[in-house]
Amino acid sequence: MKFNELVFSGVQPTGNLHLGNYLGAIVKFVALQQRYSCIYCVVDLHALTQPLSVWGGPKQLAHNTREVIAAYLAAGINPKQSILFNQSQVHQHAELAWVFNCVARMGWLGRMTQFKDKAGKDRENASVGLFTYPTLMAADILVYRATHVPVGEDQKQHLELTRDIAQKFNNDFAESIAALGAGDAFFPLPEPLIQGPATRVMSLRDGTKKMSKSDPSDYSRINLTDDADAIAQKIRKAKTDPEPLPSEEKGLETRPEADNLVGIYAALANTPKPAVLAQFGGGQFSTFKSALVDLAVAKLGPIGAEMKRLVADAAYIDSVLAEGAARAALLADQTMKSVKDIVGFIRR
Ligand code: AQP
Repeated sequence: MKFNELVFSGVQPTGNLHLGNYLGAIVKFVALQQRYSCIYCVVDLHALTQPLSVWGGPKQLAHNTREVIAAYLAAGINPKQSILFNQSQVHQHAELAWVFNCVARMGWLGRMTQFKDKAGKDRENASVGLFTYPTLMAADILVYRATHVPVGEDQKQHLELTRDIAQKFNNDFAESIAALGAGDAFFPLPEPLIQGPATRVMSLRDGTKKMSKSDPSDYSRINLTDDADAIAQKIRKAKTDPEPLPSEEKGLETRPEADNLVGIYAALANTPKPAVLAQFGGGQFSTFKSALVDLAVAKLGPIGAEMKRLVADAAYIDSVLAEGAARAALLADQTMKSVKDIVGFIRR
């Protein structure tokens, strides 16, 4: 079965949108618009899987949802070309997730490292939604029968699970899929797009931990809404080691913090890491950090300012969401009707 090429991805509205989300995901979303039809979602249903103290309650959730859309727009996603919306406005995501909850196996979900990390030691107290997060993510992607999914490295395992769910659905229902005239596979096996620099941006306080919205230390990340002073302070205070920067990439192998900062510079400058080391290798960190501050402020400053302007115009953001949701719902409805026929649900 040949599927039309389509990109889907999403970001959770859990606040503190950071440089990792930007470089690992949003920058790539922008570039992919040149080659593919793209659907970019704010996955507000996913935000609820975490404790209320993390997603912040109803007012904060609405604010954070608008802020993610503002980041998409400020980074250069064109809402007339790509579809931008929030997940809860298209009910087919939740509907397909239920079917996938019944396709996926407990053992598959039990192996997900994100669940283990986020649930921590107190698994009994984690939400059921946190456990089934990956089946909802599979539904987000497959309700559009998307073929390509740009994500950071941390989401690779969930993408593999999405492929397993698609494959099992195709196998379990092979007969009704063929009877529907959909060939030998109803769902594509979506490809992760985890390429280029900064697929895993690390914490500024600990080069072995990923930069994360939920890190209690604000100094661990650069938020997209940070002003120039905050960006400068965070980069100057970023953990480093006493050695000068190496001139070759292999010299970064045992130096996670240095490697991370060089990677951030390379991604922001859109240049390979060896070129950064050719310019700054052998020099002191202070010189390199000053250059990184200038670069980060030049690249992120205008995005943060535009995000703040857009967030202040809630009516405009909500109109983008409504238009995108209507376009997304048309596509999702087609898939869900076929899924119901395939599974044997009687429908109107
Ligand atoms: N540190 C990172 N480096 C590269 N990419 C990253 N992403 C997240 N962190 C990094 C990518 O950003 C997209 C949206 O992520 P999300 O909103 O689904 O949140 P997350 O993956 O759970 O990570 P966060 O933002 O750090 O939140 P918490 O603190 O809750 O874990 C995804 O494509 C992700 O890969």
